[in-house]
Amino acid sequence: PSFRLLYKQVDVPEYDMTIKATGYQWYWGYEYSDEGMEELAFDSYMLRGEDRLARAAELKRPVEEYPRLLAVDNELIVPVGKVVRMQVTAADVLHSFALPAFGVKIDAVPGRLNETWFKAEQTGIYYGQCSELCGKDHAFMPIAIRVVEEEQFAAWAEAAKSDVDA
Ligand SMILES: [Cu+2]
Repeated sequence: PSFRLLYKQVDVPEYDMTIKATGYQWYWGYEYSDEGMEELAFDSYMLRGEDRLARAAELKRPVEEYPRLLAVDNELIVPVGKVVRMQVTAADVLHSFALPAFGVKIDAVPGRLNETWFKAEQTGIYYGQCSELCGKDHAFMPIAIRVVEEEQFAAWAEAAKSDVDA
């Protein structure tokens, strides 16, 4: 039975959207690949020290959503209930894209485009970390995915497109 599960996990189902994650020393870059969303690309860095609390206050969100070593400046935003195909690669050394809540863990390899997928059943914030030792700040390049309602996602995507800094 475990083999059947492994096969199913690798098999990307019919997907609603595609996002490419690129591992860098030491942050993640995200690109939305679907038609009309091509301009949507940004980098995601860990928030250090006071920046976490400042961000929570700025966005009027609970501090618990900005845990130490996991909170980032630009979260990856995805709609709830949609199959997201994740393409994962790296630009310098090996990294690994791991998101325990979704059962996702896949190597980010320079020169190779790996593929995985997830479908978030509930809104909320989900965290992961780089899981391949990649140098000095390996421990400090977290993954933060915020799952929102579809309308919220559309509004965010529209606003983020015109905001290079998104
Ligand atoms: Cu890394």
